[in-house]
Amino acid sequence: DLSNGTVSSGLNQQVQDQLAQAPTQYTELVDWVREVAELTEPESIVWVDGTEEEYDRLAGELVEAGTFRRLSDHEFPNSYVAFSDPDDVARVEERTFICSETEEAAGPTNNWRDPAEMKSLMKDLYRGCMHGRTMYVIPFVMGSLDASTPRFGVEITDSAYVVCSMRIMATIGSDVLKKMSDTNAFYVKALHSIGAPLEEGQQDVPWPCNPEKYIVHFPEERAIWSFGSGYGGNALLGKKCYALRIASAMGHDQGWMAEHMLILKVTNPENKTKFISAAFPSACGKTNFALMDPTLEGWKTEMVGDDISWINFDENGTPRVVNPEAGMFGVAPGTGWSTNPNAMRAIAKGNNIFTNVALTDDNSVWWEGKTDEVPDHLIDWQGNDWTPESGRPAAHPNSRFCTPLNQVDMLAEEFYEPEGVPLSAIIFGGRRKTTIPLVSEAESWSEGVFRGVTLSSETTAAAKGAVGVVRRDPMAMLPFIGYNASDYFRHWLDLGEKHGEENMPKVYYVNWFRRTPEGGFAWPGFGENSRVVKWVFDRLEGTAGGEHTLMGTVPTREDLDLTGLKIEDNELDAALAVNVDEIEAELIGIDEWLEKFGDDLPQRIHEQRDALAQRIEEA
Ligand code: GTP
Ligand code: SPV
Ligand code: MN
Repeated sequence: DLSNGTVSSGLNQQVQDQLAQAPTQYTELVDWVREVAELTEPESIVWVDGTEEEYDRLAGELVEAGTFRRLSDHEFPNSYVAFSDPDDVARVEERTFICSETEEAAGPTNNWRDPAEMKSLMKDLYRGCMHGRTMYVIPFVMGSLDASTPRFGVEITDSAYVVCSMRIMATIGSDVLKKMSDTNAFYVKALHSIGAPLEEGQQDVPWPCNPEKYIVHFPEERAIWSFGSGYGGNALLGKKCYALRIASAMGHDQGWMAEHMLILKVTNPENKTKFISAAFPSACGKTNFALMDPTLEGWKTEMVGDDISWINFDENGTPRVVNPEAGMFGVAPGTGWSTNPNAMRAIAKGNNIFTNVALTDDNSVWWEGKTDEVPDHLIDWQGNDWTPESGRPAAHPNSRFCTPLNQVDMLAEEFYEPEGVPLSAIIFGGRRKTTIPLVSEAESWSEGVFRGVTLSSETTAAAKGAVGVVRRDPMAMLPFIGYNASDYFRHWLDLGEKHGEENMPKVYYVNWFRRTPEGGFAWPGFGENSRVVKWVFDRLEGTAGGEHTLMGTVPTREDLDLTGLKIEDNELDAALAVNVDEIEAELIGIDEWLEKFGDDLPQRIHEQRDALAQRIEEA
């Protein structure tokens, strides 16, 4: 069709020129970009260079398109807010697939389709899906470009919102492309389309997307195909898709771990430091814990990461952890000057992209919990007038701030260590109204793995679906394990055997969300969680006491430093209690969960389960 400038290949002249002028000699990459362009037929191609000028230009275009609104500089300089389609507000787990070569390799916790069938189905969706749109090619690296094995990726996307967000969340652009090209490095191919072609004369919408969504992973190929959504983990493919699902499969094959964990640097009053990772399910407190302001005098915490940990083992078998991300994509509601001042200080420096928060009358943003005082009038995340009497939240419960990590004042200098820092402890945690005590210590690596395997939490708004339902979320990775969960559990156990108990991090299990019989939170949480951190630190040092319980070692009230803490006796009792009948009920849930894995479940997990049953019997 020559009339509109296209040639028979489907590529218009401009796109052909942009392919010919690719800023790289890496022909394998250029060939892939061409192949995608031939399938999706974009209007033009932009090779993303990652510069500030480029970011400003794209943000300006997004303002023009109505996707972004530029905020007034008085509170959040150089910041934008986006409001998504009301049906595109969170990860879509039922539309997420692990398309391994066999169904067995995906295991019982993942959706699976035959990879060839899935590719053919998705190619039909991708065909012509970038009509009228720009195709951006984003070279990126997860972790440091100076790592001994830099983990490269290239995301192709038709969303400028994704490009701007990826510039905050990862290291992107020309330097990455150069190093990747110079070394002919392997990179993860990450293809993304919002699935909203714009045909001649068609009016665009502020948040184009497609009701039919697919978030698909090909773990053997290390490839990602995402279609239909522009939001968060569905679209910023370096994050959950690469750094967790694909990386967990890589880690399984290569002897390392990719985990849904924050990383905290802790310094005690004697100036001794330790690094701790913590795995809590989505919207269960990782960002808040990572950015904590300790209330305990003399204790200092710094952030290394708030969502993802990659754990490698050095030549001595010491686990070393890195945060592969460069930004935070944090839950806005509940983030405020009183609960999380470190997050607020980072956000106040500007350069943020907010999504689905509410708009104030002075062209700034607000969300539930940002300030104690509630504004009289807002425009809610769906564009409607809002007052405190409206009886609905002004910000979506999964509204987010996207903010560069280098704006965090308490970012640990070790964040920049290309090979990471030694890891002393892993803390599992979930959102449970009952049963799970404030903190407990597993007595061995295998018992710790069992704690992880049976971790449970009430569901949150971070994924589409019902909220508040207790579900098992192994290692806080249920939606992110890129292969068979039984093999994932085995990998954890095997690493312990390979590197030895003495090298492995000690394992803890926390619950900030337990309720008193009256219904309130038993534990004040946030900065007061430093009291739990102190107990963990001192346990690692061998200087803190505890009581043997069904759930491992739990501190008594004397073992916790409660100096200056305002807490009622009944609250503290509720927080620390290990009740036999609750654990007995828990075992029923655990057994139901473990059944899912049949004969595949490692024997070592069965042994831990039987040991727990035995302890309950004896209690
Ligand atoms: P993702 O980014 O989805 O992985 O979430 P996250 O694990 O980083 O959770 P985040 O820190 O954003 O916290 C989610 C919600 O939990 C917020 O509304 C917080 O206010 C709340 N929260 C965090 N820490 C605590 C705590 O110690 N106690 C209580 N009661 N609530 C908390
Ligand atoms: C989570 O859901 O765990 C998140 C947000 O961190 S998203 O990036 O959408 O996955
Ligand atoms: Mn997360």
